[in-house]
Amino acid sequence: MTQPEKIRTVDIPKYEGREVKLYGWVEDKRILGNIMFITLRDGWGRVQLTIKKDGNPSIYNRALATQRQSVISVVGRVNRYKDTYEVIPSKYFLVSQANHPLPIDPTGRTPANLPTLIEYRPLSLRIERINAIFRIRAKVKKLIRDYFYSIGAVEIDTPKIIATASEGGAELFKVDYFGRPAYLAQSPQLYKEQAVMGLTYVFEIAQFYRAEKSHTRKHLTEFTSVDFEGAYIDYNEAMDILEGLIRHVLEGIREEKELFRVIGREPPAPPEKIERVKYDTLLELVRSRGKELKWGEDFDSEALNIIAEKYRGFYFIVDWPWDTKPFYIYRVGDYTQSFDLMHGNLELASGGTREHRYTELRKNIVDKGLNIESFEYHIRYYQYGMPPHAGFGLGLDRLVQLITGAENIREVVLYPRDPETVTP
Ligand code: AMO
Repeated sequence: MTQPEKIRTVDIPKYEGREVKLYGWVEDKRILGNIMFITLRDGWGRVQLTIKKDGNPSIYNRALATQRQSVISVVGRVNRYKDTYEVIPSKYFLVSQANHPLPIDPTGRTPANLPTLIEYRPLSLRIERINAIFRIRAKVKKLIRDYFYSIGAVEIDTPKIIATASEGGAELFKVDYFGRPAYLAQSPQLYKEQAVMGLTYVFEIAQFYRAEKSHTRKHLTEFTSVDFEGAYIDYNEAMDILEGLIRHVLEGIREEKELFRVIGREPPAPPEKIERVKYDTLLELVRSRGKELKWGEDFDSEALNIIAEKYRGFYFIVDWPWDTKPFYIYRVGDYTQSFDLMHGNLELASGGTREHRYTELRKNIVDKGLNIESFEYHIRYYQYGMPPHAGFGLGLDRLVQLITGAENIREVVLYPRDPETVTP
């Protein structure tokens, strides 16, 4: 006798009238008279198992004894039932038991708080809404990859253990590297710039580390950055590329109608053209609302909230003062060729034209008060034909937060790390 085929719940319609084998977890059990209905989920979908007490008492009794969330396997026939399908099991196996009480309710009916959902992440992934969020995140990543490949960018992998700060700031996690100090990378900045010498357009999607004691809904100590760097382009062309990327992601993600139905919202509409607003213009706006801010200071959250009253969707803040930007940005007098991509008051990305001229780059490092010796290793390459280049870093977690409408960045990260939380 041939074995029934092992299938996924989503493929059930193709198997009407046939015997199949299914694996999954028992989400729910209901008894109506002499019939038990089990909702079986396998992560791809769900199906109803219909078990009659008189039809198969042994299966009925074993199903009765099975606790919700246990993993089972059944062999049974696929029946059309009105406009849906059911499976009538002829074999029933308890594969892995779920002991009760459960620490959280995976049906989502009894809500748990965020720290508990994160502590029991494997189980909370069975909550439909949470399951949908991580599928959306994965799709966003795929769309990003597809876009970069379509423009000829090469995917690179840069080291995460480094000897000096790439961004020049503090916020570094120190590690003991066989008795010598080393650090966790804050960004792939210097490596991605070096890579354009020969690979022209490069990108990376990877985790980076910031020892920032920020307790907000949008900061983590380990976050995922989407980095792009391209030779022979300036910051305007880098913004064009970032704009194209945002459009591609927001257009592509709309296909996931079922996932958005589950989370109960629509993704943001793809922007036509993202407005580019100068730092100086926004500084004036902020001051006109009575907030004091010196030229050359970064916009704090109060200032960003004022700006977001006028700019609700996507916009770029361009031409930042030199004092607000790192040493590698292209300087033009007191200004820079730089940008931040915003959505309302949320910063999603930052980037700019880079300084590719050896002498100017040395000057910038000194001007920022950085130790030139620790950058010699990097800047020496700029003597051997470094092309002009530009790029950006986009926070993946923040982008997914925006797309899913999650209140807190921790909801869209599998095992979030913040100043209080680091788990095995
Ligand atoms: P920046 O430091 O602005 O720029 O980082 C780029 C983007 O990464 C995200 N991000 C974070 N997300 C969550 N938690 C954090 N602690 C965190 N820090 C940053 C934000 C931010 O806009 N090398 C430059 C980029 C470049 O010029 O190419 C850089 O790292 O969304």
